[in-house]
Amino acid sequence: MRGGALAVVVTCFAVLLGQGAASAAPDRDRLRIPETSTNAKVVRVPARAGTLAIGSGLTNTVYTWDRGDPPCDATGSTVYAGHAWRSGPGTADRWGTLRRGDTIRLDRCSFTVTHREFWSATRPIGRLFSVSGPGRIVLIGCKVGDYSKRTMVFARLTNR
Ligand SMILES: [Ca+2]
Repeated sequence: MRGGALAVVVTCFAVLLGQGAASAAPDRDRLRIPETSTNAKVVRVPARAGTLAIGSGLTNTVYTWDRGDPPCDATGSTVYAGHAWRSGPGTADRWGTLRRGDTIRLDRCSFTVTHREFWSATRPIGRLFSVSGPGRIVLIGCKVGDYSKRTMVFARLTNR
């Protein structure tokens, strides 16, 4: 189900999805990261032509697939995308500073960062949308100052 890229207003984002995940689950959480002062509402968005239809909210907003794996159960991988913004306060501006051991919280569960990487914006990420494997979340943000890269933060479920 991979398709063409979706043009999104401000960003580097054209997030291609892999095969479909399981059942949709409501997600009314906020996503909070104390180390980066992130406090973002979670917005569930559809995929169009295999691409996550990320909105244009630059600040205090993260986007997740409305058919993606639910984040607080024991298994599966849930992806949250946020904008970084070169000339202003983007949600993901400071995600690149996250380190192993930092905490990411949703309302119902929390996660511990295992690693942070910078990926080429053209590297496929469909495999991150998984309904199996250990419970984890992946944050994806544009890399500030270099939109050819994405900031990738991987965190494992540590508290349900
Ligand atoms: Ca899950």
